[in-house]
Amino acid sequence: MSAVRSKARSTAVRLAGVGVGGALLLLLSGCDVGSHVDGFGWPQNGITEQSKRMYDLWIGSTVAALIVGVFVWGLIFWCVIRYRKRGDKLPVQTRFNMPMEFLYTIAPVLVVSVLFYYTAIVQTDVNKTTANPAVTVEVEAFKWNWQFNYQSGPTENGKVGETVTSTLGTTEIIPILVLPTGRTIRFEETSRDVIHSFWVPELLFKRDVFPGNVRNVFEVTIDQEGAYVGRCAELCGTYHSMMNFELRAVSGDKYDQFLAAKQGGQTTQQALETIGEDPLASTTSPFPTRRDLSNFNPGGTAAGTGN
Ligand SMILES: [Cu+2]
Repeated sequence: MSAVRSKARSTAVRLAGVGVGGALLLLLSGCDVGSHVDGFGWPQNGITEQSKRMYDLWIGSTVAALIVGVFVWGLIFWCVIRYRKRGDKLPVQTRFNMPMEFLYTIAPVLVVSVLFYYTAIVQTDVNKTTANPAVTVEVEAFKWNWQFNYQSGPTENGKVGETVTSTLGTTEIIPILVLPTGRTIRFEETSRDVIHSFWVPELLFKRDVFPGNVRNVFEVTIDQEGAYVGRCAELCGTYHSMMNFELRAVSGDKYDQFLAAKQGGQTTQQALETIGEDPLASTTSPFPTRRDLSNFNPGGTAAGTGN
């Protein structure tokens, strides 16, 4: 009897091994299983290297969960059929079976450890910042618009760089954040008033924008040109829902020309035309509001002027 049991056990262990091995193989082979099943619910429209890594983690975790799930369902149905009631005789009881108890304890710990390991790796990777990013842009949020300050990059002693040129939204014009593809972009976030949140859905990533000395800093590398809507994702007041912007990802050359044009004195709209881009946002449009200079920005900051 014990020979039968140990054979069953070794089969189970072998099956589990095949499951875990299969999941790892899928992860390593880079085979995009997710594309056939709508990413198991994960958004398919990421435009950064970082978003692709998060996508891979999600697919790997889901596939691993499915393999474990199928294995457990298999065991359940096998038990139901194999040990269904056939008479008054009880099947062999396996209480206090040490190897089984051991397996029950170790298997979940192993599963959680593997998931934790990959999550920690991807999270560290996505949050990683570099010493010398190619582009540094300060995201300045305020009620209810955005200013983007292109900076010369942090200096050697870690201090924030100088602002080279800025883009500012107005009540009528959606601010456009022009950024290059294929370069490391560092975002440094700050708010003039309350907590906002910088969110471009296609980055699959959002970070709160805090007032004061707390600066959220993160880096991405965009690998797809295009226009993408950006929003404030933290309820910040009356016109929160209208606090939109547009991320315009262009080639590195166009980006350099854009910056040069801005520094040459052109407005953001003129500079966009110079590089052959649509001067106005195409993914979102200003909302008609009752706001005017007096209630829009009583602090008297440059909100109403825009450039
Ligand atoms: Cu806001």
